[in-house]
Amino acid sequence: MVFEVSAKVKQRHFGSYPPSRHLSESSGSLAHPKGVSKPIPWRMRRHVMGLMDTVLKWMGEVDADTYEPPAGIPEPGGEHDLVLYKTDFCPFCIRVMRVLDAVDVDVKMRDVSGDPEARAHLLEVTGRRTVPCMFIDGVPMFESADISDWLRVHAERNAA
Ligand SMILES: N[C@@H](CCC(=O)N[C@@H](CS)C(=O)NCC(=O)O)C(=O)O
Repeated sequence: MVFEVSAKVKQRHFGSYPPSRHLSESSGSLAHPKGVSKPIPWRMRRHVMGLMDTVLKWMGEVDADTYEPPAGIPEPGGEHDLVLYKTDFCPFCIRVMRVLDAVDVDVKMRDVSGDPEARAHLLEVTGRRTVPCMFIDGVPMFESADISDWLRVHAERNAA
């Protein structure tokens, strides 16, 4: 199953989607004369992440009954305060957004690219600048695959 981003989530997370910056990056040869490397077009990034999701499905989906979170991370299910530190253009963040679009979980967003305070907070608390990072009751969890698994299990347990 490939997760699609709904219009509602596009609006909520991105304002405009894809961000106009990426539209202009991928359009026209004038902006990218010969010899100047062109950024990967936005649409292609989404396809790459979709392909990655499909491959991960083949490798085996996480089982909500037997799932164990990484060491130190709270168990999914029940009530948790969830805050996702992300950017709009990070493919690993997009991967988490796609999961969020498919599950009914309330997650607060902090975009570190447009929010110096959020960026500083992330660095101060974790010692890292890496996104995505989701704080679960204040405990930071990195790795888009871990965040995605945790969110899926959280949604499934709460729906049961
Ligand atoms: N394996 C990580 C990769 C995350 C990653 O590389 N994020 C990039 C942005 S696309 C980043 O934040 N790099 C800056 C840094 O790590 O300091 C994941 O899947 O979440």
